[in-house]
Amino acid sequence: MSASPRVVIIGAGIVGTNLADELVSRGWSNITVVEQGPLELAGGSTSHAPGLVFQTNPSKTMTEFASYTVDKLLSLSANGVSCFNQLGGLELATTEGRLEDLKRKLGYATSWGIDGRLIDADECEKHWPLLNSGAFADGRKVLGGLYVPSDGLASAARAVQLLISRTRDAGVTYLGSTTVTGIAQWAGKVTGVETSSGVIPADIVVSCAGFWGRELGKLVGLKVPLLPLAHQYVKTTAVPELAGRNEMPNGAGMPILRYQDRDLYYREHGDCIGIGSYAHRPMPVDMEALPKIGADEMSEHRMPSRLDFTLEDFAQSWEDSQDLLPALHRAQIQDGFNGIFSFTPDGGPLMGEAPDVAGFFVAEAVWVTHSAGVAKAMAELLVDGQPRTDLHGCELTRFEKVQTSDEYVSETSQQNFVEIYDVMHPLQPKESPRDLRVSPFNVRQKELGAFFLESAGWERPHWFEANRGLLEELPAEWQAPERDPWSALYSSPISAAEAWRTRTAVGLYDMTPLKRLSVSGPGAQALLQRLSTGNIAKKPGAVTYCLLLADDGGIRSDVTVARLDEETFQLGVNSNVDFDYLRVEARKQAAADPSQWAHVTDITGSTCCIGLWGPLAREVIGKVSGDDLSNEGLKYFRTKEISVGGIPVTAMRLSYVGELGWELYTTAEYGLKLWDLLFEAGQEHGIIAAGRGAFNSMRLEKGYRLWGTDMTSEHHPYESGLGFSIAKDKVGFVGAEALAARKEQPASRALRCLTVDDGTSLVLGKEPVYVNGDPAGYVTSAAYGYSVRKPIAYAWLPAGVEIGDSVEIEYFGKRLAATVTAEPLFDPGMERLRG
Ligand code: FAD
Ligand code: THG
Repeated sequence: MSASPRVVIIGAGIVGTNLADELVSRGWSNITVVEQGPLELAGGSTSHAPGLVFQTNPSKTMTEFASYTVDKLLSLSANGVSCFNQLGGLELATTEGRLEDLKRKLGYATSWGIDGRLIDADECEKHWPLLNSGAFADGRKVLGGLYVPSDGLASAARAVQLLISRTRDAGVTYLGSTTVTGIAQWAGKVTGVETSSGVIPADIVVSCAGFWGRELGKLVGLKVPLLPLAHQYVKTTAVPELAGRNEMPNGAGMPILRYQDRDLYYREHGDCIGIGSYAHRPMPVDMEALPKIGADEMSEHRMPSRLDFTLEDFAQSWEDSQDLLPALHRAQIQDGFNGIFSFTPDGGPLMGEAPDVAGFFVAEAVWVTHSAGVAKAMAELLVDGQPRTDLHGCELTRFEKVQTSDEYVSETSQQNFVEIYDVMHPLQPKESPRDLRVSPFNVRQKELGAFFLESAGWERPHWFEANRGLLEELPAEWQAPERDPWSALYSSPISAAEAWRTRTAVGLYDMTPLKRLSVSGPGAQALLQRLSTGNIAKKPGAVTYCLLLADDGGIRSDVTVARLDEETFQLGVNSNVDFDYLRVEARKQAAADPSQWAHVTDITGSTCCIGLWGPLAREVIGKVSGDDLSNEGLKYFRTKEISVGGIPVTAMRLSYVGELGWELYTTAEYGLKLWDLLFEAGQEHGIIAAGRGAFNSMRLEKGYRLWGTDMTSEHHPYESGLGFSIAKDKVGFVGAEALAARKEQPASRALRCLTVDDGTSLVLGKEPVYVNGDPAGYVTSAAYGYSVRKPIAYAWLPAGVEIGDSVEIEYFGKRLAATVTAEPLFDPGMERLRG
């Protein structure tokens, strides 16, 4: 038997115990779980979680984690009773806005394979006879609901006990009442775990410490961006109407219930009702002030994750609950507490390895709902080196450094608590902090009336009010159809004018937020050659579009690699995950062969970038640069150093919007001057500043994929339409073997370009696509194509669906006829780019 690595899991909550189980089921032994509390009831969030599992989520990954958790808990049983009570889930609407939101939510459910349906108020009442059938105090009433039969209640604490017992039988060691106090390391690698009762040697440590995660991270100098927040939960006294309905004291028969218009949720506990509230002020928890409760003093009512109830914070929720469930007028609050769990800056969990401490992994900020799914993905990561599920919204390293600061984590996580049940538009930006990261052009953009949205802390203009006047000149054929009210949010008709000007004259685009890395040193070429699908060992001046793959051939990222000189490359990447990946791989390479070192530096903030694009781009730059920027002087996908009005600029000839022109890079201090020079020079050619609205439309017309949205690590290059980015005859790069095998197999699905037949209806992304009347795929990106005069939607569809076939996209419960179309829709001959 080959020895599996020695694993120590910190925390015996629902995440830690599920992870032990997933590792055991993959054949690993040598696992120790260390828990500070008593194993029978450890005292973390799991010990008091009421266990509601609503699976549907805008994120495909989170929905899949939830449905895996449901299946697993259903199969986990003792004495004929499983750990999941599949009662169904009911989300209510008492406002028109919420009712519309439920339609979108049903769309997510369908896209991700969850069965659900919208029901009217009468049917809601059949499921929950206690619901107020009349009007509420303010005149609202139940308008309908989303019913998902496979949702229900997890018995989380019981599941933990069953998992402990079955993994113990399989050889896992559990150390209860044992606190982890330090992590032993040697040469940047974990070697063991220090505990209150000695050191446990380890090759791999996985912190599943829930809201203690930040404290555990500190032991290895890792910032774990989560915030412990208290959240109120109460149990009522017996409700007469429920008498005799449930045999068991914790039994339940009605679906789990959400009343999001008042930030509330409900379940039965026998003949009592449990009420959870997000309606109160955010209550960040000072970990220093947490009650220190000895393992022998702990009980169901006394544990570190349970703070005293603050009745005044619940007053409004109690009134709202009596309004919704009038029977509660005949009950009181029996027991309440402020329970602690974790929030993060974007609401996602934290999964993955610490970039600077090999072998230290984190699986935190995870709900009971997603616990088994998260554990499965973590086990895949540990055992196979690669999870099957796209983790880009879950990666520990997805945040920019500033986003892991205590201040940022505290502010954004509290905001997430407040917004948790709000109706959110997919483009809705953070309110605060804003103006955290601004490009050097920001003052000019503000003067031009930029409408900004936020991304990775950056302010990004979506359109410029200064261009509104162009709408008067906009030729009729460029005018876009009016949008429905939802898709009109965070969008402006001005984008049509900006696209028109870019395609017919020239536009300036702020590309500063695009993450840039410098990879330099004698080992730079070898590193990039090994990690990418492209042949980057070309002469200086070459730019290569290529992919970073995982071992299984899934797409980790798509990047541009510009060779500036023998030992210096500049990369355009997608997120901080890419930065940490390259940094870690460079370190490993240097450890194996010190002569092959390479430095990976994030140069995003110290530099800036303008995209100067459009048929007149050459005229504009010719006025301020003496360098040869003719086609011969700098060919498509080539780079060189030029001077623009005396400013040193790296020009790269490529364009995500598919027009002639360059990405122009300079260091931050020259940015404003560069913008002014180009803007001034462009006046006689009709130059405009243009925003993301136009940009996104043009990139879809051109068929350029957006990583994380159109394709992820779940997809392979060929089915994603990116086979061209694998260098011919190249071998030996990460993912090459898996790809070679892939190439032989026919793909079962493909990323397709759809156009909406009515020519006017827009969708936003993630909507289900029906083939022959059945759900068969989902939309990734969508936009109105101003130049092609059609709404465009990219979608994953079964491979059998062919160009010319008719499909339907469901939007707000309506089916829109769409046609699978050959791509790209715009300039397939590349005449604009190569001219
Ligand atoms: P925990 O259960 O907290 O486990 C972490 C463990 O690590 C703890 O047992 C702790 O003792 C141990 N530990 C920490 N530090 C150390 C150390 N230094 N040494 C040793 N051991 C250590 N989720 C849902 O999905 N549905 C719900 O309906 C729901 N309702 C909730 C209601 C309330 C009131 C609250 C507070 C949370 C609710 N949640 C719900 C969230 C859910 O409870 C948590 O997200 C989940 O239980 C977290 O599980 P975990 O295993 O990550 O953490
Ligand atoms: N600019 C730079 N780097 C980037 C992006 C960018 N890195 C991240 C992301 N965007 C990568 N995405 C793309 C997608 C398409 C192209 C460039 C970056 C592109 N594709 C050509 C095509 O498909 O026709 C490639 C042609 C070729 O390989 O020769 O231009 O926006 N710097």
